[in-house]
Amino acid sequence: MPAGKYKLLVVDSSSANRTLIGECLAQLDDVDVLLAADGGEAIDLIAGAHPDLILVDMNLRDMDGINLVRKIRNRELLGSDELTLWMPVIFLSSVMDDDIVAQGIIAGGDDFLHKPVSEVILLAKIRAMLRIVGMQRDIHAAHRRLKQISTLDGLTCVPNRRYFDDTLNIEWKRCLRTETPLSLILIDVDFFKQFNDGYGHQAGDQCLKAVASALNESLFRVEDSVARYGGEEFAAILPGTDAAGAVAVAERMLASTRELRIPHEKGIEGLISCSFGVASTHPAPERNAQELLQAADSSLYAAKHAGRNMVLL
Ligand code: GH3
Ligand code: MG
Ligand code: MG
Ligand code: MG
Repeated sequence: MPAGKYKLLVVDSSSANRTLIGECLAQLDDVDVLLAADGGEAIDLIAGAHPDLILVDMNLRDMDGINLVRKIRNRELLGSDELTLWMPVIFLSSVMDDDIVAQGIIAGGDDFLHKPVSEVILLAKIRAMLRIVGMQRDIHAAHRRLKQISTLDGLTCVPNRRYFDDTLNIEWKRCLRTETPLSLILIDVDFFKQFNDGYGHQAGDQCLKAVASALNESLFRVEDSVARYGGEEFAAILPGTDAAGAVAVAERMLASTRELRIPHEKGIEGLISCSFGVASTHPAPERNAQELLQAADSSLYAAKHAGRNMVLL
């Protein structure tokens, strides 16, 4: 949700009223005014422009205001975006009738004003509603930030194990549905305990950061991701990639980690290296993602035993 001006939508079938209300609202300097002449236009504008607040006249030429608000409150209009904010709705009506007021609020309205409406009251009510909209924006920004933090590894800034587990399950299901292959690469830094022992834990941390970046930069597709799986282990998910493609990605990762040229006295040829275990499958109902993970782990184990600094499938 971009910060900035609030978008106010005025829905009124009388062009004189639209102009009048529009001019009144234009006095608010942090507001952009959108105008709709009927319910149909309003629905298009809501779906396209996502206004922050809506003023609805009770008698529109194509539907009554209460019906429009029922449609607005039906989430389909706004898509299933979980970050869809509550849009306050203020009814305007020239009819003074408690039942209509009650119906309007029950249908999803937040306030009800009688026409002719006092400019001072209208502006005050809008200010009050926008206060709530402003708080919602803050809450959603905090929510997005928390969500980001909860899926990122604090040290290396790549996604964390939680992200990996969730994404693996999601991608397994997606690949099952779309009948496309799914590949995994498990990556483990070689002789890392000795690196820590020789160069210190802080140097170890810096090394993990550099390795994480090198791995991440070896991915070229948006749907690919590499996460910190634990300690000095990383895991890449490659949806829609077959075994040969995954081996190619792992080879690229291997080269890029070697090109870091991080000295490691006890390492292979004096440099930091990693071992890569690759596994690939076509997800099927009788198999599951854990089996794929297990297969990648076996490949990694084999790579370790075959001498490290290599990719094995
Ligand atoms: P191998 O080649 O068989 O993988 O040997 P290794 O020494 O890399 O494997 P081992 O599992 O014995 O040691 C992993 C080391 O990684 C031990 C642990 O202290 C270190 N480590 C795990 N997480 C971190 C971290 O966040 N920072 C640092 N500096 N070290 C870490
Ligand atoms: Mg390890
Ligand atoms: Mg290791
Ligand atoms: Mg080990």
